[in-house]
Amino acid sequence: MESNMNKSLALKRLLQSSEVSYAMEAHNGVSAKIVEEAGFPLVWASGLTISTSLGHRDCNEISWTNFCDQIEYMVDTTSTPILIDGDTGFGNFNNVRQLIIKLCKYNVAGVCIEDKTFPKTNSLLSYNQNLAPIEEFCGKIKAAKDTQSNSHFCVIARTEAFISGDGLREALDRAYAYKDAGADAILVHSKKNTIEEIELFCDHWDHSIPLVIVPTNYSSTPPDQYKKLGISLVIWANHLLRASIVAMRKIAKKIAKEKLIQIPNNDLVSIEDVFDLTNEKELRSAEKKYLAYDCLTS
Ligand code: SPV
Ligand code: MG
Repeated sequence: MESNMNKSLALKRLLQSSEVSYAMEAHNGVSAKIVEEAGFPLVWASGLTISTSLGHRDCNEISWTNFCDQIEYMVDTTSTPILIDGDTGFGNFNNVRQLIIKLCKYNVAGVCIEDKTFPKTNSLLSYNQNLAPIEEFCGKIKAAKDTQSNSHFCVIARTEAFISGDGLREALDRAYAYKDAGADAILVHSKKNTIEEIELFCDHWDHSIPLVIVPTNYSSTPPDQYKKLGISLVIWANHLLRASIVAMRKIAKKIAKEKLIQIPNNDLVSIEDVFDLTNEKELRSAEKKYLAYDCLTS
């Protein structure tokens, strides 16, 4: 329970800090571990990359419990706070409540829910970007805040008003309504190739609660720009999955062609490194402590 409180509190502090924080995507236990190793203060459990890593599309094709199973593996392998991509909450306010109960049990730091209709379509696609009515989404935020069993658990409300083409006025109206409904922060999403929509939003928003962005399509924005705009958290939402696909394709093609393994050391981690990622050494020392002497093998 104590670590649950601390992880949510850590996320709350990141959000409320005057410094910009960065989160990196993970989609399973080992990628979460790698995010932690790299020193990120926060893991983003991405709906897109979790679905893709399971061979599915990012449109609620996998069930919410399949999704939560992946979260459980990430929690088991890391101590870094995890922010969950809760999509639209997997249904109505009641599905949101079930999700929050589960996530609080799993020790995650917070959830981000988005104001589209269920089933959702990934925001970077050009079709089916339909917004839910504001009142309905406010009900989901309230339901989430009323359900959380950890007082510091963060509920981030994500508006897709730019993604749906509804523009600045709609984005602002929604952000203020979500703040009033109890959201701890606002994620404003844009799929433009420049930061222009976010800049516009920041110029008109009163910054009364923290702002989060996902700059997948405007990722070359200089970092000092984020600070100038008053952004609290930047999420690199899909980069470990994309990097791993490059690496896997390259190695698979090479081995399929050459029929023997002649791969430079820096293109494959050692088997020792694989064992280290799951802390094999800990098991060995636990065996020495707990296994009967004659069960131990050298
Ligand atoms: C995700 O990582 O699943 C996100 C960000 O929600 S985006 O893919 O841009 O919708
Ligand atoms: Mg998503």
